[in-house]
Amino acid sequence: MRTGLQRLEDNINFLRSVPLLKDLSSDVLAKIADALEVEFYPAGAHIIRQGASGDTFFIISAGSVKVTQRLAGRREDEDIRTLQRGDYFGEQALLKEDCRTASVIALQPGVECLTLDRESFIQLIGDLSELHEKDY
Ligand code: 6J7
Ligand code: CA
Repeated sequence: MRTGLQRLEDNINFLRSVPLLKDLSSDVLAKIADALEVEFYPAGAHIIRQGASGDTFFIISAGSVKVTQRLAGRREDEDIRTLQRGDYFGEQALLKEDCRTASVIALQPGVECLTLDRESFIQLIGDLSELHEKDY
């Protein structure tokens, strides 16, 4: 049987491998591991809907997702990019206190994300310069 402590260790080891988090101390990584929730999504699920309000930041721990966006005046969503294990999304609505700027959809069954609520995100990783240097 895997214990809660082993799962916590697994999560810390995974977080260490996420490029965004590479400069964080073990202390902060442990706090992130303590604060995060694990969420699963079926194929085709809208993890994020453009225009909705949002309070959650996501790191993909298994599977892949596509990011789509409806540009002003267009009638259809456009595919922007796909993301996979180790990638993250959902920071824009948290940093800018605004609505979701794109949609994010699970591409296969069993997409797994580690999520942080707004408060933990702001407190633990909201200052990372990579997030503030994004130009979208
Ligand atoms: Br990943 C990603 N790429 C883009 C992009 O090119 N434009 C926009 N607007 N968003 C992108 N995203 C992510 C980003 O993390 O999609 C998320 C949708 O919710 C966005 O954060 P959000 O606006 O909270
Ligand atoms: Ca939950």
